[in-house]
Amino acid sequence: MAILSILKYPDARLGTKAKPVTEFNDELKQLVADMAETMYKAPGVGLAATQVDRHIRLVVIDVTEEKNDLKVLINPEIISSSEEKKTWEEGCLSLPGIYDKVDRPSEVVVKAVDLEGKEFTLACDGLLAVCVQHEIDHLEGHVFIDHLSRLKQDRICKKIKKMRLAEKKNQEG
Ligand code: K1U
Ligand code: ZN
Repeated sequence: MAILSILKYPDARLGTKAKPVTEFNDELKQLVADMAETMYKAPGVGLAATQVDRHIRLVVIDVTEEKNDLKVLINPEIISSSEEKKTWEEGCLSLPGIYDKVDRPSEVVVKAVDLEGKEFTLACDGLLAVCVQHEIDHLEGHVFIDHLSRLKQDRICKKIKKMRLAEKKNQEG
């Protein structure tokens, strides 16, 4: 297994729309294992293939504290969403240090296939519902700050530029 490098916003590759998975082979199994290891190590509760520069419709999620319920969603599609919305403070491994509140449907049902290509549905609420929607956004080439006002996005971009500059200065010593 391997720890993969995670693309950081504003990397243009995060804006790529992912293509459906068509081959269910050992290479796909290896990518899932590497993505899971990368997510657990980060640490995070989800990771989309887009974030590791693989533009296929694959996400891994584990919202348990024990880190013992890995969900692998291939070609995921939200087939129903609740009218009711919930506000959640989101973070993103591609935007380290940035957190903000996003409104999303509080419950969703997602259809996906597993590593064998077998279809399943998953009813999601709480953090799982937030995470599924956040990860599917990545597959569409979106990040969570796209849901925020232009003013908030501008402030976040300025903050990221400052953080990167400080990192660069630190590295230079
Ligand atoms: O897609 C990602 O970048 C992963 C992201 C998923 C997510 C978290 C919270 C709300 C929506 C989506 C993360 O995992 S960020 C890290 C994080 O929130 C976390 C890390 C460890 C334990 C619990 C949460
Ligand atoms: Zn993210």
